[in-house]
Amino acid sequence: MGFTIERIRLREIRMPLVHAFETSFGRTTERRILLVEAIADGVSGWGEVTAGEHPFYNEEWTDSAWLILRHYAGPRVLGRKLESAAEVAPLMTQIRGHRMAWGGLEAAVWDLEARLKGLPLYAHIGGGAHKTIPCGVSIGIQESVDALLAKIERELEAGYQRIKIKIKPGWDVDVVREVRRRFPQIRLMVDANSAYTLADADHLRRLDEFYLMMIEQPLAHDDIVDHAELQRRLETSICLDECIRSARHAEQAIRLGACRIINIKLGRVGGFLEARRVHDVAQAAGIPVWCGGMLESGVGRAHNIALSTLPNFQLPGDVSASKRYWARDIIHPPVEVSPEGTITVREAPGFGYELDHDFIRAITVREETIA
Ligand code: OSB
Ligand code: MG
Repeated sequence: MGFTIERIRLREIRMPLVHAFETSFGRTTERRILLVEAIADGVSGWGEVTAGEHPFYNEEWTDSAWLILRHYAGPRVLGRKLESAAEVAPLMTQIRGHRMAWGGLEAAVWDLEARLKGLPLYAHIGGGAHKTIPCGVSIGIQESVDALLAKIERELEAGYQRIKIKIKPGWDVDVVREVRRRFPQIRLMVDANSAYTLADADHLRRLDEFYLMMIEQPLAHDDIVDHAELQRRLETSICLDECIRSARHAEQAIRLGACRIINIKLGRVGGFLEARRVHDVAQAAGIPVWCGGMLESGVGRAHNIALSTLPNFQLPGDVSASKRYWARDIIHPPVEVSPEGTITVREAPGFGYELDHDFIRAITVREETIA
């Protein structure tokens, strides 16, 4: 078919979180989210940049992403005849890093192409192996263990199928022990966001007695080799998040034995083409994957749902209901989770939800169209 992107509109929106979210690298109370609208033949596709407000999860943040899109990623696709959305990622190879920035545009073009073809996004990316996806929640560092236990209880009552808790030095073994004492049966995992080093291996081994599903990204954001060493010393499976930015990294991590599970985040790997490649590499190696989250608005959430319908997404992900984060989401209806802890993918063309344009306009703090 082919299409030409005539305009790209960047918007920054501000969305206060219903509850502050704290990880080992910091605390977030309000999101600054970039939305990317890619326009061809009068049809718009939408993407979300998943960078945080500071360069603490990886090197990207809202402002760096704006500049990358404005000066590098946008100009590379504007006015160019594309045969397929799969041509966008290869146009970005000259840009080192900054995958969340250009990945937001890449995802917007997949959504656009799906709409031009009248297909739901999940089908267009080759998904649909499951149309009902299992959901877990990620629970940030809390003021007290009691507060954490109360939160877990509420999420289990809502139906979520697994609980992930954030850990850091000083909020780890003793906290997990209390959680296990109270909830001996639940599917439980922890995420350290790179808060430890290999010198902490003996300490981390104390987590082995709590039969966790996995420990996510315990060591440095860019260190696959040390994770391989740590995995040899742990019974608990390591899941890599920050370390895996490409299918090549996935291959190398698997070959070295650095992980037994991979968290795929659409933005972190630069969009759908690379996310599918990571998925395929893991599948071929018998490594299950699940879909991570970055406190996304409804747009990013809807993309994550589409991605989660690929066959090797075998474990509950971090994709949860809009209302856990937002008083009002920017899509209609908001993402809802069933009492069984699942989300059913929608069949409308593109990502499947309606945009709330009035609300988006009301919370936009800057907007620029490049043509
Ligand atoms: O490491 O998975 C992570 C949020 C911000 C930055 C990093 C991470 C997270 C989460 C939240 O765990 C997952 C969600 O969006 O619900
Ligand atoms: Mg993580």
